[in-house]
Amino acid sequence: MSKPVYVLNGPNLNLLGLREPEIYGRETLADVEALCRATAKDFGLDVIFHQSNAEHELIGWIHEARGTACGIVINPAAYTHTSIALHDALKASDLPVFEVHISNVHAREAFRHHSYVSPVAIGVIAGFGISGYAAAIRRLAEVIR
Ligand code: CA2
Repeated sequence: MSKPVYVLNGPNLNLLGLREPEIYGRETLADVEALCRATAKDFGLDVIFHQSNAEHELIGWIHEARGTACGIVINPAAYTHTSIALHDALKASDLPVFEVHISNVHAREAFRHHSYVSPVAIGVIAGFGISGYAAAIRRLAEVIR
């Protein structure tokens, strides 16, 4: 049995599709989950999908993924720009990590230009809308093959 991919989503992503469609599009988090499951299925992978507004919960799932998952696809949302704790947890996971942002963070405010997660990620994708999650899962499948 192959190990699942953990797809983790940070604070406020539960609002996806409900507010700010000009930045984040019209798709909901349920649409993101369906896309991830369909993409992973093409590679015979299961998905464990979570969203939380609490940093400690995201860290708990990263700890859980260690040893049980084949990799982590994470949109850390605003914690991208603030969280040394997420950096440390992802580094300690010893898993291939892919960082996804729906919007192009580099074309936005300066405080979104720095990521604590990028140094511990194999790949980073930004500005591809929710398709970025599918691209990250496809790349993960290649990397673990
Ligand atoms: O572009 C992304 O995916 C971000 O990770 C989204 C975060 C933001 O803090 C990052 O800089 C970039 C924000 C997620 C909040 O999502 C919302 C969706 C709809 C309405 C309000 C917030």
